[in-house]
Amino acid sequence: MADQPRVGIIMGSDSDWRVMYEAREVLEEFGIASEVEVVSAHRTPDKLVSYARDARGRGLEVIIAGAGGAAHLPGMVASMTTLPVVGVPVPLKYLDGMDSLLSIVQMPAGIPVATVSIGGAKNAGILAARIIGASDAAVADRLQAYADGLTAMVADKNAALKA
Ligand code: RP5
Repeated sequence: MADQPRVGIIMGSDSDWRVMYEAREVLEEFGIASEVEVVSAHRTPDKLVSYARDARGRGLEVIIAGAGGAAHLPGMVASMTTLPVVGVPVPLKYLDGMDSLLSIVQMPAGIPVATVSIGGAKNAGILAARIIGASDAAVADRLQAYADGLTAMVADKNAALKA
C-alpha cells in the first residue's frame, strides 16, 4: 500500500504541472509522500471547498498550491483550512508571472499563504519539508544532509575554479 500522503500538491490546471512537478520531486528526495490533484478555484469551485475542508482530516500536513494568472487557488484554500499553505506563482505567456505572484502574495491579515518565487515549486517542496521537519526528526536529518550537500557543492565549484 502506498504511503499516506503528508503533502497535498494542487494546481489550477494540468498545464501548471510543467512547474509544479519539482515540488513532488524534491519531496520524494526527502522521503515525504505527496498527492497531486488539479483543483481550480474558478472551474471547480465545489471541489476546491471539499478539498480544503477535508485536507486535515485526510492526514495532510501541508498544502502546496500553484496557479497562474488570476491565481486565487492558494488564498481560497488557505481560507478554508488551518493547515499551512505554500503558494507557487505559475508564470504564463503574458506578464511573466507577476500577475500570479501579486494575486497570491497579497493576502489579507489572518489568512497567510507562504508565497515562494515565480516558478519556485522546488522551494515550495523544501519549505513543506521544513514545516514537517519541525516535528519529525528523520525529515530534519534529511534536510540537514541536503543543506550540507549544497555547501559541499559550492566548495567543489570553488576548487574547480582554482584548479
Ligand atoms: C489558472 O489558469 C491555472 O492555474 C493555469 O495557470 C491558468 C491557465 O489554465 P489552462 O487554460 O492552461 O487550463 O487557473
